[in-house]
Amino acid sequence: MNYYFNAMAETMSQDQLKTVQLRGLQRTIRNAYINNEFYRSKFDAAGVNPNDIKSLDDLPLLGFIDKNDLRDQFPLGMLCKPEEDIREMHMSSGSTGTPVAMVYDEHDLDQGAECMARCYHMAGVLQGDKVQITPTFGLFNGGFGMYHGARKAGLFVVPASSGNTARQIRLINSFKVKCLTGVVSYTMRIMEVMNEMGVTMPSLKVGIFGAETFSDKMREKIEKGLNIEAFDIYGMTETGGVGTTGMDCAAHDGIHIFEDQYIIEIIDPATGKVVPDGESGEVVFTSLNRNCIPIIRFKTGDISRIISRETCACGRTHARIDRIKGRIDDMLIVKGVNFFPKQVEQALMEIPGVLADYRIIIFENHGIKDVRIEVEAEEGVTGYTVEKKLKEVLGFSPKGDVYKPGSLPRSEGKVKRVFYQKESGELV
Ligand code: DLL
Repeated sequence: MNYYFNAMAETMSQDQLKTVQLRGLQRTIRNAYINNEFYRSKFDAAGVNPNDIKSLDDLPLLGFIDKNDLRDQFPLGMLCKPEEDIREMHMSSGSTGTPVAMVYDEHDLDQGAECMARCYHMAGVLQGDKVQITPTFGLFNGGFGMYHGARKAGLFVVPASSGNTARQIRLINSFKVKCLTGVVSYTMRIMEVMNEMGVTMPSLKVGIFGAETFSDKMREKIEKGLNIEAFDIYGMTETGGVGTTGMDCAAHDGIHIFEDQYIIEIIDPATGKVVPDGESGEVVFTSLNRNCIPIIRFKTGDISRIISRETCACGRTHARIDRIKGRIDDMLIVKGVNFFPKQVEQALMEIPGVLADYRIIIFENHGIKDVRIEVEAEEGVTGYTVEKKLKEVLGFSPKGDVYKPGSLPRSEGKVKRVFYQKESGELV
């Protein structure tokens, strides 16, 4: 059974979508040009006037923006509305530099909530169903984003936020929660504590997880461990938060991008040219329906590809992209081999007895970069098993160190998987 929160928007023809997109694009560009100095100077410098955008093919005239632009304009340099209209803000963690702030007026809050409500429906979570929201309620967009969407979808919200894991499990069982939402690595932690407590969570049927890449094998582990169907939800501070861009549906054949709300392009990061459908590249978003801080050709740093623009088995007409492979800056190059942490994860999770927690340590051996994998596993799994399996994926054997369950540090938010070992031994 397919459920739509907004059937008209989610199943309109690709032709209708194009009309909606052009209207949204023209409105967005006019808003940015008239009301914001940053965008006006950028378009003036490129010699583009809003009236020049007559078709979707004119998009490349607009150039790109990236995280650095949003950081340089922190906190409100990209605002296109009067400050008194702002009702809420969220902010990226800023762990890799100045944070990015995103603000919302009533309209923007409603737009984000609508997208998130579509995600709940896509997962079969409907009015009256109970949802436990485990991303933090605070500056991170995850908690409040899922909350606004749940209100719009008419759900019974258990706003647990992250942490106090044993209580999370008791809450789920006391209130018979149907849907668990969260950051992937914290979900693994909930599963681990559930096993330690020797209980199960039989009311859970659905999980909505994201904020980090997770391999198919990791998803399988979660689905088996919690006896649920897991959905992969995508979104980011810059687009307006969790779920704004899309999620995979019950067909689990890629992430539907809400194309009436955002234009997606996949580009070659080196040339900035749009690549043909099916080819991998950097995901670029343009928002079509956001007032305060619209993003116009925002280079996300995420890597994916368009899988299909055909109508999906679920009836949705919006394009589907592959689950996110990683971020461009996550790519590791060791011994001449390029790889992403997600590939290491997939290989590790295929080894029987290997558990969900692992770290990838990059170190120097006589001036040559090398890699060590630290992973938790049940008794019987040896470093050699890990090394042999990874050789199949990487073409060389990294060092494999196997630890007892519970040895590696745990995370309540996004987990850090890759560390660099300094000469002193310190990991950064
Ligand atoms: O992580 C929004 C979110 C919250 C999504 C909760 C899902 C669940 P940011 O902190 O701004 O926002 O980080 C955005 O996280 O550009 C991707 O690199 C990564 N990311 C988000 N969702 C996924 C996903 C939230 N489903 C950045 N798969 C994005 C892979 C994801 N990576």
